[in-house]
This record gives sequence, structure tokens and C-alpha cells, in this order.
Amino acid sequence: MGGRCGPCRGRDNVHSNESLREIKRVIRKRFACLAGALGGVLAASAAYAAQPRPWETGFQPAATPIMSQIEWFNDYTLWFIIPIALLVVGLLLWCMIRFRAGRNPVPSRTAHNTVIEVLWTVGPVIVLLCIAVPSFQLLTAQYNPPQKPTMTVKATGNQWNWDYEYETAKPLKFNSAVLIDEKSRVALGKQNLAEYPRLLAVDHELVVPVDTTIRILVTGADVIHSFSVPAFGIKTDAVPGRVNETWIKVEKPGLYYGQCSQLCGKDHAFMPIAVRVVTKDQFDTWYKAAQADLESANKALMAAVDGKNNVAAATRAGNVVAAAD
Ligand SMILES: [Cu+2]
Repeated sequence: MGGRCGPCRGRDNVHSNESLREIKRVIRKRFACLAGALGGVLAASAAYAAQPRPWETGFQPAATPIMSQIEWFNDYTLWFIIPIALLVVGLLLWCMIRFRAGRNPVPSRTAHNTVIEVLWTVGPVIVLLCIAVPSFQLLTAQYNPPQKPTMTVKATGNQWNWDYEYETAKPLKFNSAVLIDEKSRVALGKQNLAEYPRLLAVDHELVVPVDTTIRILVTGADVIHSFSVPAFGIKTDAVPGRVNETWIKVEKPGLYYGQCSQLCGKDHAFMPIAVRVVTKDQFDTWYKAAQADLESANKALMAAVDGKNNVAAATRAGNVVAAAD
């Protein structure tokens, strides 16, 4: 550009200013798109749903501190299990090849080796200690909520549905059963199979507030059932004549699904657990309304929390199979 005349240089400047503006415009547009997409993802994750997914081999995303601790413990234990499994398989293969009859016709008569015996005693003891300490910590945490629970809910297993009872000054009790036929789905506004999947959706969900320490009392009315919600990291047997206790503190609002996890009879597969976690204000409004009329309180709550976001989140999480059913 050094050898060009003044006007040409000027035109070049005009051109480069224009292309600079164009680049800036494109960047701004891209950033706007990115921000929009990010906003969409955030909005969707605010309305969150946890349920089993097709071909799932891992855990459902953790929704409580206990489940996060369980996930950590699972990963931590794998650091011991995998090397031990590899070592044992390696030793087996080595013995099979190195000491096979063809290569080793006269077997050794060695019966004792002090060093090896000390090693294979002390080694496992250390491994077990490393696993036992965090395991006991987790077990203790599962029985001892860090704060005093501010709410108590009792879940009673029946053949084949659940009763939920809120133990407050103004108690509330209702039954929660699987949604089987299309007619009741339509009546309750739960036709969306991504959000209300087959064999997991119920007529009346257990509704609890977010970020609240809740004590759950579990018992059975007829046979042994089990109250289990994977995303919360709880699985508590519902034994007739006995009250078991567990606790949750859910960190994200959303719809969480679990199932009875103790064979309890012919309809065992048809007694799901659905927990709707909402904000404290939404819970208070719902609780007041539910004492007068549960059905309309649930519908009002659904209108407040169910939106396109919730469905999108459920679909994004890979729960499309339910919709295809
Ligand atoms: Cu069962």
C-alpha cells in the first residue's frame, strides 16, 4: 500500500472501515444467538425433570446433596474396583499361561511365602479402610439431616398406590395412583408423554418446596413396599407396622419420578412415585388451595410451573422414547 496515491489509500480506508463494520455486525449477531441459546438452556434447566432414560447405565442427575455424595462415592469406589479387577484378571492370565502343564510339567511344591501373605492381608485391609470411612460418612449423612427438618410428609404404600400425608397443623392427605388410561390423562391435562411418561405419571403428585429439609416417614399398609426416588438418592422400605425415616432437600424445582422398589404383588410395576418440587411460594399457595380442592389446586400449580420449558427440558434429557410410545 506504501506506493499508492492518496485518494486510493483513502478508498481502501473506506473499504476496510466498511468491512470492519460488517465483521462487527456479524460478531454481534453471533453473540446474540449464543446468548439466546444459553438463556434458553438456563430457562429450561430451571424447569427440570428427572426420570429414567432409555439405555441408561449411570445415575439420574443428582437433585439432593445426598445423591451428589452417592455419586461421588460411586466414582471414588471405582478407583479401587477397576485396578483390583485388572490385577486379578492379569494374575489369572499370567498363571494360566506361565504355569500351564505344557510349559511347567513339574509343579512347584511351595506352600508359604511370608512376604506375599503379609501383602495380601495388609493390602485388602488398607483398601477396605479407604472404602469404609467415606461409606460410613455417607450412611451417617443419609440418616442425619444437617438441619432440623421443617416439614414432615408420611408416605404409605398400598397395593398398589401411595398415600401421602402432610404432618402439619392443617394436615393434608391424598392418594397417588398411576395414570393408566387416556381419559384420565386428558382430564388432568397430562397428555404430554415426555413430561408425564407412561407408567411413571400419577394422578396426584407429592408436592414439596425446594431447598427445604423434609423428613419423609415411610410405612406400608398391607405388604412391604419401598419408597425410592433415584434423583434424590433415597430408597426406604415401607414395612407394615413400622415407620422408617429418611430426608430430602431438593436443590432444583422440577418433576422427579421414582418407583416402588420392593416386589409387592401383581401390580408392583404400576405404583410409581412422582414428586413435584416447586418454589416455597408456589408450595404455600398450593397447600392452602389443596385443602379445599386438590384437583383444582394441582391444576393451578401445573399452570404455574408447567410450560414449554419443562417439556423441552424433559425432551432434551433424552426422554423421547416416552413420547414415541
Ligand atoms: Cu412394589
